[in-house]
Amino acid sequence: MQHILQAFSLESNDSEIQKFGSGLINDTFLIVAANEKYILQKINTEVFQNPEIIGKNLYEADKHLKTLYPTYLFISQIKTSDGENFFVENGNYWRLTKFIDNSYSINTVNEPEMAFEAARAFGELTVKLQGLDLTKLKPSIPRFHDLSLRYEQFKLALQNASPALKAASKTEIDFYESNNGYVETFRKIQQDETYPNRMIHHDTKINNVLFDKQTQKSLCVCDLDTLMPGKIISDLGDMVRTYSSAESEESTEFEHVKIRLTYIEALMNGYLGKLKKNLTPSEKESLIFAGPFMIYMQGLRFLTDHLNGDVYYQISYKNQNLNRAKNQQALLEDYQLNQTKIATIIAATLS
Ligand code: A2G
Repeated sequence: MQHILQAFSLESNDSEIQKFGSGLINDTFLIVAANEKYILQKINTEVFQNPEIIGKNLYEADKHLKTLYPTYLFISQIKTSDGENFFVENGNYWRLTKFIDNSYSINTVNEPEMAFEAARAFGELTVKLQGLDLTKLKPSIPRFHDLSLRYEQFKLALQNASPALKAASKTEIDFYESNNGYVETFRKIQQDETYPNRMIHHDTKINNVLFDKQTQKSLCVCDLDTLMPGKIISDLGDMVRTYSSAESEESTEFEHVKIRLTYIEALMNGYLGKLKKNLTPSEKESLIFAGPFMIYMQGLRFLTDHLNGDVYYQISYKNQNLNRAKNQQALLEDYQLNQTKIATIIAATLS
């Protein structure tokens, strides 16, 4: 890998390289060179078919933030010695960023305060990126959070799956089909001209936030490949999905997969505390839909991948994607039971 580091003008004789993090999409390495730490990533080009779009979106976001908020911590791309965002070799795209000193990340949210902190960080990013000309940007994954597309992909997977596979996941297939009213609600939002696009992270899980080792406050957000125009229900919904659940999406203890209202309250306070002044009436109205939108879509994506033979999400055992779909089903069912209480929390946060 030394020649890759050299392409970024990094001193190579004393560098150390090790695998880093728990991401499922890109390959990530921690580099120590000349007493500085860096993160080197090989972009997954099956998922990100046009990495140049990521480079351009991050460049525009960085430029906007540096101009308006020079002290805001945003993880910039380090250019190659040729002035490019990536070092490209044999179709592989390599990207380098600084490692943020004194930071740490967590994989599960065990204190409401962490949910508040993380949600605050994502809200702040979107607020600060307001005013950026979105027409300059393109989606790094087209129709990434388009629930209509995800539902079509599910239907196609159903058509192509073997009868045995379908029979073994009948309960889950029935659940996701009978809850497809969410697709219609999404379509209405998509067609609503008063509902704006904003710069949205699109992957707000907890390990995409870096916390300060001393203060335990959020320092910045990372994993910015899907930072692109979208709807706030994506970011808020993924926080509801992953911070409020008492179990991770990998858990098979489905009876413990429950919504924790104190975490919902904390994350709403963190996110809406930053954004509520900027929201349109249509966005405010959609806040209750954010959680189910993302839980339903994620469950559908897991089930689709199971029916397709596990081609997208990495698995370590058979039926893992089916279990993930069951986990999301349990969470969605519990959200539905708690919907009135959650609506009360949202109303209180907005007031
Ligand atoms: O797994 C990945 O990070 C996905 N990212 C994200 O959308 C979500 O499905 C997550 C579930 O753990 C991409 O598909 C790029």
